[in-house]
Amino acid sequence: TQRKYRADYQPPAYLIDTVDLDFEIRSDRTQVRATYAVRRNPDANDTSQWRLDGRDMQFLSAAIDGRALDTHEYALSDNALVIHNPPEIFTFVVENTIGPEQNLSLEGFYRSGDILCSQCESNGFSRITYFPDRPDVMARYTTRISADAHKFPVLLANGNCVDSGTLDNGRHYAVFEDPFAKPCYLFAMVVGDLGMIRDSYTTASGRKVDLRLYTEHGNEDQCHHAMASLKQAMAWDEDTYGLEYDLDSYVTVAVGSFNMGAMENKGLNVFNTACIFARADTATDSDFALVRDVVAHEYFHNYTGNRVTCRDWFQLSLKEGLTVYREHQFAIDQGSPGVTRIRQVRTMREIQFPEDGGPRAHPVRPESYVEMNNFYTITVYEKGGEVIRMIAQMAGRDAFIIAVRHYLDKHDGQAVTIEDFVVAMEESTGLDLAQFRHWYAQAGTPRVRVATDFEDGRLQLTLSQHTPATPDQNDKPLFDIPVEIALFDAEGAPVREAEVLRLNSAEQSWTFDGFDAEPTVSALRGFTAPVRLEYEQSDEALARLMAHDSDPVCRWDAAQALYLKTLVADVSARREGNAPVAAPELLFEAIETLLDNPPADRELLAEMLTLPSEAMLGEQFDAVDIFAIDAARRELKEAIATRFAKRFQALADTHAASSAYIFDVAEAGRRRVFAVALDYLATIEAPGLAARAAAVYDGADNMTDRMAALDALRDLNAPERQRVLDDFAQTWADYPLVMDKWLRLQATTRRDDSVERVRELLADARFDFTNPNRIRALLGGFVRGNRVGFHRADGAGYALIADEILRLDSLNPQLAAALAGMLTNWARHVPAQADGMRAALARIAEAELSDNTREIVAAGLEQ
Ligand code: B3K
Ligand code: ZN
Repeated sequence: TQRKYRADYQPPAYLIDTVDLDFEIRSDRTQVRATYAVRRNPDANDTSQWRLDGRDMQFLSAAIDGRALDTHEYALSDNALVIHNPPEIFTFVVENTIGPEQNLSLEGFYRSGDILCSQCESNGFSRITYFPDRPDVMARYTTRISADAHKFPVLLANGNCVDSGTLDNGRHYAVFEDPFAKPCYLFAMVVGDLGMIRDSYTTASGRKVDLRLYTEHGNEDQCHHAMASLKQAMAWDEDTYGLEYDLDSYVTVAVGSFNMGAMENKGLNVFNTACIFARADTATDSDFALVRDVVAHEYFHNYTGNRVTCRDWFQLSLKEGLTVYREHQFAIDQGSPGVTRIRQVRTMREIQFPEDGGPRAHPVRPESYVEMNNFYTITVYEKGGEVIRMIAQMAGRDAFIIAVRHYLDKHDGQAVTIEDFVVAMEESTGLDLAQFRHWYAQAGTPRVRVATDFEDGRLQLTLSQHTPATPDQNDKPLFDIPVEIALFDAEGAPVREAEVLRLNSAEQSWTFDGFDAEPTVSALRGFTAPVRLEYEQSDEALARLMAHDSDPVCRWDAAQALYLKTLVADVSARREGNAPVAAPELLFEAIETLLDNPPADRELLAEMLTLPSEAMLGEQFDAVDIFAIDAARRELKEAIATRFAKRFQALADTHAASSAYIFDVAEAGRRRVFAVALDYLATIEAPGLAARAAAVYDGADNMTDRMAALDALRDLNAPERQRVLDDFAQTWADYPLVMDKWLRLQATTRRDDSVERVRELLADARFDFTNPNRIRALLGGFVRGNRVGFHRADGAGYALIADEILRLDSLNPQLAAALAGMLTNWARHVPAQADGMRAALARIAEAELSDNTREIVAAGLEQ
């Protein structure tokens, strides 16, 4: 397939006002008859041809105004139906068949277990029928579905059900009308034998909305948290943005085979069960939070994405960045604000920064792509969300909300661009965002250097910026960067209110006056910009911030910086063949201070006691050596565990479960601290630890504590380990999502035989190669969560992943491409690891590949 460029955008030649779809679902094929009211687009440049996309389907016939077209009036190819010289206004009817039962790509209309469901974003609709598969063609849809009433008792499509009834031969039908014009990527239909839970929500203006959540029978009791989350999200969007739901029903269907988390189809969301199911005994606190946030995210799309959508896919962040930001704010309002933000920051640093510094770096608004599905990236989503956050911060929260309302009113029912959004922001807030626009156009993580000079009671603070080159973008312009700072004295008392400095030239200085002694600078508070901060602060200053900073993000960050300093020195020493570097006494003192005066927020305590991840540590080096990093991190962990063994025992005792499970900030914090304490104790195999963990496993009433016990046992040789793993597999054999935890645990063990164990599990009946959740747990878990195994010196880890990518590619190209992406950062590793990763990529490149995987592999090899 050809590369598409943002600059090549052309308006559609023809517009479609209404779409009438008729699906006759039969056991062999599904018959599709589509009727469109079409008219020439006055803004089009060339209307001599009308292109309808269509792939993997059987064309039957096409007619204009009731007259069947002759073969010379159209051209049919593998991926399109082109009509020559259409009239100005006409009714178009096209008939085709599709085979959902055989469709394993999880795109278009496909089968998940016994359910048939659709996934159209970004270009799945053209696997359902012939249609201009682009988001700027918006129409009102009517959908009629008929199917076997016994096999598929539930029939669903977007909008209101306006007719239904029985037919001959045990069949039945239903007709749905969606009153809102929408792009085809938001079309959805689902048929199946489904269980359901039901609730209702009355909007502020009194509309009673029927809420239904469908899933396979027997899983209904795992859906209540999702339903409660939906209601929370509906109320939040009313309270915060004044946005009310606009239809009489909101339907969600959870299916087991889904390529991503969920899909915001108008009025009919389709979800991965992993983002719906949550019951105390089957889901952890992080699962509960994930479900809450994804349910909210999809709901928020109803305005930011559905009512106002994207003109073309280069604008994806228009809806995703804004919706991620809204989701983040929602999450902050529900949970611990500090720790919720800390997790957002960690995602940026550990996943987005590496993407932005690697061969696949691209701007939040990409310039070109081969396969759009490869661009649902952490950059478009999370960095896009951070860009919105900066605008909100500059405008002030209230002004920002007013500006979003202005944008939604101005463009309601339209397909627009990121530029339209930025203009709306400027119009409403009065901000000048000219320079700020670089955030959308330029890839790469800016580095912001902080330098200070203290003299005669005056602090001079100098900020400078520099952004390294990224593929195809060598000379970086200067960014407009908000940097929040605050100043503290030696006792940790604030001596200057927090304030936002705006760095918009290469270097700028600010002076602060009237201090007796040099104040300590707390910089980039709350992570006000997605930049890498380069600031060499003394251990003492960091320890002070770690103990006193009023911003939880900076407090945590100071702890991370202290750990990182120690770890980086140690890794470097090991790399140079020198003796390991021990942690400075000051680090232990800082931890002791933390343990003596823990923050009230237990989750914050847990985060502050957690060492920077291997990914974070890798980010500190030009050439990553997995083994040196692993050794340094493990030894620091052992040193801390040894020094504070008694304290961790005590923490585990005081934070053990004492009441029935409830998902709230206090209890989740309690469980986090318990897990961290157990983990430290496991690191040194503290006496009695294995027995204690096994007892927790046996006695817990919830999955969070049970997983804490399993994690603690994961790498041990104790007999308890196998006993609980076997028990787990037996207890949860009928819960595939829970079994994913079992798969992931074994994939992430640092025991020597993890590669062999993963190969065994690939062949295990409890594993299913056609299900993305299983693959993400076992293979994703292995690559991301088991760096030592993946990078094993004999190359067995790379070989394993290359084999599986090749096997998966013809089945599920989207997922295969995502896995291949994990090999592309090879150039950041030391030669031994880089060569192995590159060789694995090269081997994949020799095969015949999908466009998806080809695009990723090519980028990986080109650097
Ligand atoms: N919009 C969907 C993602 C679609 C991915 C297509 N490959 C979910 C979301 O972002 O809310
Ligand atoms: Zn989204």
